[in-house]
Amino acid sequence: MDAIQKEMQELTKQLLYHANRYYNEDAPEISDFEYDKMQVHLRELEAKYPQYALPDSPTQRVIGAVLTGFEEVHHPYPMESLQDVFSYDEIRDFDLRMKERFPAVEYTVELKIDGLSVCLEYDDGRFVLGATRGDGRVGENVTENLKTVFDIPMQIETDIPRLWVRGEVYMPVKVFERLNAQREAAGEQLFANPRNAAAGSLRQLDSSICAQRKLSIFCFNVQNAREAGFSTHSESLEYLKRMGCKVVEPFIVTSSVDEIIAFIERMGERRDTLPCGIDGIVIKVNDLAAREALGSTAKVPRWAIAYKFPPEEKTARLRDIVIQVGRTGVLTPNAVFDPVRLAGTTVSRATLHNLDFIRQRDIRVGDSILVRKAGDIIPEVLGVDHSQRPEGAQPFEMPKTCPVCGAPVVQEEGEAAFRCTGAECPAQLLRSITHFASRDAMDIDGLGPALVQTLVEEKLVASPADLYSLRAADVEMIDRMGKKSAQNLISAVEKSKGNPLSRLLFAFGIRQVGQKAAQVLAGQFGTLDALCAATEEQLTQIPDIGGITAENIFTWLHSPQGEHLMRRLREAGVNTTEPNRQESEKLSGFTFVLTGTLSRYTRQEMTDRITRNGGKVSGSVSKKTSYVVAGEDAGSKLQKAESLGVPVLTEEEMEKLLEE
Ligand code: 3BA
Repeated sequence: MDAIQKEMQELTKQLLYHANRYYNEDAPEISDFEYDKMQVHLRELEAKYPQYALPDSPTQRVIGAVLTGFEEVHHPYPMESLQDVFSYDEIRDFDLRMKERFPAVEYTVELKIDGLSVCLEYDDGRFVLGATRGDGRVGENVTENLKTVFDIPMQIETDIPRLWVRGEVYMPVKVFERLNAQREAAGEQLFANPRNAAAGSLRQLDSSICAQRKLSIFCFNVQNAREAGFSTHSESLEYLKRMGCKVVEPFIVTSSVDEIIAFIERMGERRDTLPCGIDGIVIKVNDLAAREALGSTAKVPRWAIAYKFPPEEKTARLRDIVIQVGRTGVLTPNAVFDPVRLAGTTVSRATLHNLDFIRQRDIRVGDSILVRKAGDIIPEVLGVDHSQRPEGAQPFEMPKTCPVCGAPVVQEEGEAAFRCTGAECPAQLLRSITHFASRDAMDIDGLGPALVQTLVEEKLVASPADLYSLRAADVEMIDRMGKKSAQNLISAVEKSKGNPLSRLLFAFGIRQVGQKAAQVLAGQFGTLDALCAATEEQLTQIPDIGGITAENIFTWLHSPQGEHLMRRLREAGVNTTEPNRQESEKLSGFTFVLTGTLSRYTRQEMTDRITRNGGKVSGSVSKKTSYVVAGEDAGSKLQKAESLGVPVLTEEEMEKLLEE
């Protein structure tokens, strides 16, 4: 596969991932700006190399699924999208295109509100329907929620029988900050930005929740403007204003690109003082007849473009570097700086990624740093100004122990990340317990991430070891857990006590100890005690265990956190031996059949011993059977062995064979 094709595949994958984060989870990780740029890039590649375009490319479809719960609304006028541009040159190109057709063309230039598009229907002046954009053709009926938006008049004095108005619903910055502060206090997930908060609010099935969110709107288009009797766009905006609708303001009407650019510069400076985030400027042909003549492409009108602001940047004084421990145990340094307003929200923290990032830029507490919030999502540190460094500023050091649980911190070779090794670190609890219970680890049936989360939230477990002291009565108290499923969980936990050591070792979640390594270790040592007694040297000698892995294992086994967990698991009666470990190959090629009651071993134990020495155990006697091992009250199998001439061993004879 060539590099271009690979790049296109990767871009498509990334875009799909981020589209899902944005549209379905209301939790974007990158800014719209970055997303748009990636999408523009992919579009260019697809135009150049159509043979590599993927059928599921996000450029090929309109994303924005209709959620269940709201009625569908088929838009009588399609809710089109906008062509984005990122430079003044592209504005000039647009101007040339327009002037070629309409030399005297006039534009309206409006703010581009960073919210979400909705459509409002007024019948004889009465607000009767409000819908989200959805995929542009079909949206969701959110009338009840829009009725809670104070800025939307429920009744207007108009003689236009039907009016379809488009607007941008947004959450004012003040409201957003209050909402997130409340959510933080309640331990709820924060909204990434005002737009996501607005989207989340508008999707509430219970309109009283939406009402509390205090959304606002700016209207920017009359969808049926010509039928309604208008001849220019600005006329329709003025009309809406007279009717008591809020419209995007200020807007200007001009024919000059220079004036457009001057307006952009002016608004760019005022971004901070506006009640809502704006992510750009929309330039539209003002004359409605000209609009109609220009028409639309498949997705966007030819008569409008959106200029997107580059991400805002600010300088701020770095006050502190604090460590955050993620769910995977990675320690991330975060910059804490004097609050600055960026892209509609106030920020005072940004990730510094890792130690390398800090060292490469020589960032120290007290430095002046340049921060950016690309469009709206995660603030980032772009650079540092060393010229204002206070005297005595010290280089940053990673802590040696986890700030959350106190366990040793390790850095893996070839990795920038430092990790907490804590077996019961609260920061990693959900992940470590889920891993502990997972199918390839302790295989506790029914104990998935959701239930683990509930158990942790209900304070029933704070360590994998706590699973073994769960009582059915406690589990039954959990919402939606019936008596039956509670009992099933307890049984599954109980059953897991019998797992071989290899599973337990894998379940510990020691870095770089996967299933294979766990099996190798369990096979070599046989018991957890033997493994704990091994020196780091001995661990390194084991095939398939590298030096770093050996160090990780040794550190983990001898950390207070690891020791504590192992002690508690032992006390709970969890098996710490490997019954199936390979002892020898001396029975290889032999097939055994067990019959009757053995006195010294259970059937399972005898089977294990035979297989551990390379032999096979079969359920029925045939000519291929090498030996039948007969205990008390052996029945038909013994008879069959005798009739086929298969040698029969007593338990003691079998024992001898194994010990030879
Ligand atoms: N004007 C958004 N579309 C807008 C009527 C057209 C239009 C918008 C506008 C199609 C705003 C479409 C959805 C979208 C990419 C956004 C505005 C605003 N006019 N003032 C010309 O303030 N947000 N949005 N597609 N970005």
